[in-house]
Order: sequence, then structure tokens, then C-alpha cells
Amino acid sequence: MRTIHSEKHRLRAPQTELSGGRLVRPFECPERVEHILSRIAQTGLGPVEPPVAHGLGPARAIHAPDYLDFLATVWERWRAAGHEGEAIPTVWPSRRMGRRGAPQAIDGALGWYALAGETAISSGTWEAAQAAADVAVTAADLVLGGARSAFALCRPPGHHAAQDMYGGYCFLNNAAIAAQRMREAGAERVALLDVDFHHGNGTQAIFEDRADVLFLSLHGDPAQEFPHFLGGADETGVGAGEGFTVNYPLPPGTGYAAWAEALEDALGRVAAFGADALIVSLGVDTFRGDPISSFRLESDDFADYGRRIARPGLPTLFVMEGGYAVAEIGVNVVNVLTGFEG
Ligand code: Q9C
Ligand code: ZN
Repeated sequence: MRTIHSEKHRLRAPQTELSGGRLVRPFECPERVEHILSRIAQTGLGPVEPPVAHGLGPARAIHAPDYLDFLATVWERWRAAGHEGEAIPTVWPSRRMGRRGAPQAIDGALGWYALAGETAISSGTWEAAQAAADVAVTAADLVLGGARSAFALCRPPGHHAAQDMYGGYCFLNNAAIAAQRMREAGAERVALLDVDFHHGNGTQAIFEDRADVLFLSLHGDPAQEFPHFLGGADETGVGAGEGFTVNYPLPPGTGYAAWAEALEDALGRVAAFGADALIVSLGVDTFRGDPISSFRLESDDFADYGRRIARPGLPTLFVMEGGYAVAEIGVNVVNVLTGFEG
């Protein structure tokens, strides 16, 4: 399997994450990618290649113009406002506040576009996010060109980013951008299976009213887990998209048996949908040792579910999302990919 990867991920290097009332070193850190790359080399998974630059066209097909302008300028606006730390929102347009657009001041605009406060913005964030989208598009093009599979080693991740919202370590929705790329290249039906521990709220929001992209997500129940406000089993799609969103919220402590049962149900629905291609939002924060998650998958389980995902026989794009047990992230990710290859 070919991997697409950009060194520009290193530009996403914030020093802070607001966690438990403290500013801590971010869980979503550059070392994650280094561990995955060394495991790819060690196992001989396949070549690692740089992305093709596509400009903002593919991102514009998913994200709102004002949101992209915000991302492009937020850091300089934050600095120009005289702030010395990293950009973190402190105020939101919450219930019972009426505004219907981003206010002029950057402090207000941050809250307008942020879905959560843990994700600090710093100088290279926008450049890294654009490179991650290029990685996803380049890997999607490999699959469109006839490859059985490809791995988009995206960083920063994307599945929490909606049309006009960032947070949960995500800015551009790499998997959604890839899905739209596939649709525009002629794939009539794309299935997007999100196996990250956290619900893919951004991806769901982007595709909830569409019948051409089936979104399925296995995740920690939002009653307990981030992103807290989306991901219930009763969310099944909107309008023409009714029936094309499928959520599997699972309780804290879920182990592989129950998780794999949900996966089998999801894969059955992918087959019934008649998908032309499959995109996997691949987060390995379902691992037992993950520091911010509560499922109990073992490293071997990742290889097992990689095999299961291969069974429908679909052209498959893996897009990297979360996973914060840094020492084990390489083994767990590559186990999925080698499991898939059989
Ligand atoms: N104290 C992804 O896996 N909550 N994002 C962190 C830590 C945010 C996860 C709580 C988790 C975001 C792509
Ligand atoms: Zn996650």
C-alpha cells in the first residue's frame, strides 16, 4: 500500500492544549507521525510519497468561504490584537445569544468558528492543515486511478471539522474533502466509515443531508465523551439524507467483541448501500492504552478489523485521524493496513 505524507505536518506544533483546567503539551503532537512512518519502514508496507499541491479548490468544495478566510488569517489577527499566547477561544455564541455571523474582533471570531476550546492555533497551523488536505486528495486520486487502497497520513486530523467549525484538533475535514473528490471524479456512492474513538461530528454535519455519501461512525457515547453534542443513535440523516447517517455510540470500557459486532453491522450497510468506494476515517484512539479515550482494543485487534474492512472488496482510502498512545500508534495503525492487505 502506498502512503501519502507531507513533512509540513511539523508546522502544526502548538505548545498548549487546554485540558482539565491546565495548559498541557498537546496530545495531538508531531511525534505521532514519526512513529507511524518508522513502523511503515520497519514492516515494508510500501512507499511513502509527498502530496501533489492542489490549492484550496478541493477544500472549497466542503468548507465555507468565510471559514477558510478565517483560518488563513486567524494567527496574524490574534497577534495583531496584542495577544502573546496561542489562539484559544474564551467566548461562544451559546444558547440564548442571537448573533448570526462572526463578529469583527478576533476574540469573538474564534468563538464563532470553534466547536471546542482545547485546540490552540499557532503560527504554522494553516499551512499544515492545507498540506493535510493535499495528502488526502492525492491519496484519493491513487484510489480513483485504480489502486486497491491507499493511506493518507494526514496531520492535523479532520473529522471534527465541519463546514465552518474547527476543534477537536481538526481544521479541514480531510476525509470529507477526499469523499467529495471521489464523487466529482465519478464514484456515484461513497461510504465513509469512521472508526476513531470520537464521533466524527464534522463529517456527519457535512453529509447529513446527502444520499450519495453514507456516513457510519463507531464511537464513545457522546453522553460521556467528546464531542458531547452529536453522535447519538437517533441521528439518521436529514431530508434527502435520511437513512444515510448511521451512529454506533458505545459505552466507556467497550472491548473488541462488542466493537467488532458494531463494525460488522456497519460493513453490512456499506455493502447494501452499493458503495463504489470506501473511505475509512482511521483513528486508533480506541486502543486500550490511549490517554484520552476509554475503549479497550488490543494491538492485535487492529489487524483483525483491517481484515474485516477488506472483505467487501471495495477500493479503500484510509485517512489518518486520532490516536494518542504515541509509543504504540505506529504498530496499531500499520496493523490495520497490513491486516487489510491480508
Ligand atoms: N483532556 C481526534 O481524535 N478532548 N480528536 C480532549 C483531553 C478532545 C480528539 C480531552 C478530543 C479530540 C481527532
Ligand atoms: Zn479521536
